[in-house]
Amino acid sequence: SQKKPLVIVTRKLPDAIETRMMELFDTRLNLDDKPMSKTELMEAVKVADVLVPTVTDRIDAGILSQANPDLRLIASFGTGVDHIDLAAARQRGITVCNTPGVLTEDTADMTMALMLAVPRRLTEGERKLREGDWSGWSPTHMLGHRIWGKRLGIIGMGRIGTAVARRAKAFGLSIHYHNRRRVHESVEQELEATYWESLDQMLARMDIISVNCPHTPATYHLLSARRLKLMQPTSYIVNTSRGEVIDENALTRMLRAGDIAGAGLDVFEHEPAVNPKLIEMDNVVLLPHMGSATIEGRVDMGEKVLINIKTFVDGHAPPDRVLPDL
Ligand code: 8YV
Repeated sequence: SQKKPLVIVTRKLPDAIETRMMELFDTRLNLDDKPMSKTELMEAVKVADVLVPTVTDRIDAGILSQANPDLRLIASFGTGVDHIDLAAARQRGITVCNTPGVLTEDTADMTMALMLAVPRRLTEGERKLREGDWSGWSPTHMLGHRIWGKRLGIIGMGRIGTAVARRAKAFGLSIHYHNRRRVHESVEQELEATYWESLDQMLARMDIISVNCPHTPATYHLLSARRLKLMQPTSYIVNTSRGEVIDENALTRMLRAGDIAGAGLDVFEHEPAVNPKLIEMDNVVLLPHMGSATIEGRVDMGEKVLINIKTFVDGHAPPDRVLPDL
């Protein structure tokens, strides 16, 4: 029988996934779950036939230039592929896969959690209570803003954006969106969604903005200082996609100046570093990239990775192929 392909996994995955991976392939696991250093990554691509990286591994052109010719597949554990230099992978003819779909609902739930938490001052209130700073109910204590009846502008109406829209509609928000193209008429009708071709115009008219687009060269700092200034001072922003889509320094300055009312951020431009000025603020809710962090979701993601590798190794096009493009 053929030699089993060497699969190198960069981070600790759910036990059930690791067990199955070991059964199917010649697998090298990362048991201590520290992110691999650049040197370790280079050593990995020098010998691997298949690499299973995560968002914390920067697979840039430099790393890929060290890859052995047998590295044919990068089966990423996660949906976003911005940590992989796709142009360099394309040039080397490497197939790239991700794990879309299985983390859509969990990420949409976390987006709603932030959308509720910021205007209703949820974590701020909880912090006060824990600190003993609560002398009892009062009609004017801890007032936030209601979200029902408000306008939500979704940037990026893909799987996650649409799942956010469904939830938000049920919470009584009106749905607006900006996307490269309009979504299907039936989806617009179901959501009673308004399409904005101009992101600038949408930003100026929304009460809450939710960022749900991927980070690509085209969306880097999509929310630039100029665009953030278009937002109302009473408006909120939520980001569960990628920190790089927002100019974080500009956002921080605007939050401090009161030019934006608050922000719910699950992702940051220089993760895991977070601007210390954000940490001082009460009108922001900050989460450590937990959008898809459910036990069930991680197993689903792992199963997708297994299927992608198995299909590829058996000589077929894997289902969640990002490269080669169709
Ligand atoms: C994952 C994510 O946890 O899938 C993504 O794009 O950002 C996260 O939900 C991460 O990518 C795992 O690699």
